[in-house]
Amino acid sequence: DWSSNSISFSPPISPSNPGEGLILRPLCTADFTRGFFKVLSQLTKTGDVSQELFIKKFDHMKKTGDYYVVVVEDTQLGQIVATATLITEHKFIHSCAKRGRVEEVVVTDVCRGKQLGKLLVATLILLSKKLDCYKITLECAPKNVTFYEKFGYKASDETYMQCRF
Ligand code: 16G
Repeated sequence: DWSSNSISFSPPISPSNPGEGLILRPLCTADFTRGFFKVLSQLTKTGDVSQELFIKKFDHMKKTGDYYVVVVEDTQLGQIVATATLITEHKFIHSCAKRGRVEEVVVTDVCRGKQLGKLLVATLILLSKKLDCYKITLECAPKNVTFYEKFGYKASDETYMQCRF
């Protein structure tokens, strides 16, 4: 229930009313031509992805049922201006529970300051609760720690490690 969400918005936006001229919805294949990759490229390297490859990957993710890619579209411009993804990872532990992962949270530079990042993260946290995740995690740049702390995220005492190939 959005209204009982402890995160406050001023002005009071919500998933069904994300702001003037904006809609929040699941990603669809037509978003390839609405600048979805242009938004992602503001987070990291996207590589050169053809429409065909995008659709193949989209279909695969959809089929698993574990990818919730959310976008905000500027309906006037027909352009994606923000995105975030929730992935549910299946476990045997915790009575065969699921873990939620928040990934690729990005708001296009010209749309910063409209609470869209906050809206997306709050939406995905609610969704992860609805989906019965026992925890939700993310990795972020040190400069974004205070942003995520507002939602109840805490720096873990576990160390984040990676091998890059
Ligand atoms: C950030 C993102 C992560 C993304 C990574 C890409 C959030 C909360 N975190 O850590 O989802 O995958 O950047 O960086 O949006 P990379 O290209 O170095 O893997």
